[in-house]
Amino acid sequence: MSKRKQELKRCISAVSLRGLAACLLAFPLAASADGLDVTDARMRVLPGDTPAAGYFRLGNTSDNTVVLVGARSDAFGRVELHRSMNKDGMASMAPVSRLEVAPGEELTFAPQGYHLMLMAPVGTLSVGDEVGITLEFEQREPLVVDFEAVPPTAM
Ligand SMILES: [Cu+2]
Repeated sequence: MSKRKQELKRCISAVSLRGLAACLLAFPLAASADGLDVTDARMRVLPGDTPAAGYFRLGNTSDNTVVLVGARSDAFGRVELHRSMNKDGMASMAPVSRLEVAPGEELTFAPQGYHLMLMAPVGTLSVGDEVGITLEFEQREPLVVDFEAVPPTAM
């Protein structure tokens, strides 16, 4: 087990949620490519057949608009970009086909907003696992990002 993983396990056994959140913030997963910066990549794992949800922040440090058009992963049969909405107290979500990030801007995937819907897991996921998810863009190379599996309470 990696040192990082041990630290995370220790974090997750922390008694308070605040302590846990602080712990997780202290160990953000990150990936970067030319002009792109992905941080806080995490994946909420739910029991049973409920799809997992992936969250991250995508910063565009390039001079051009970056367009996120999809994602894929060997660990899931299907991955979609979704947006959660709340209309008249009814929660729903809908697929999103493309998301633009202007130069210098940041796009946040977070609970109650944009998320990666991770469906049909190939294996069993445990808290602390790291799963590679490939983000796909218009007119630029895809970017592989390691997402860390976190418990639902970590959100
Ligand atoms: Cu969804």
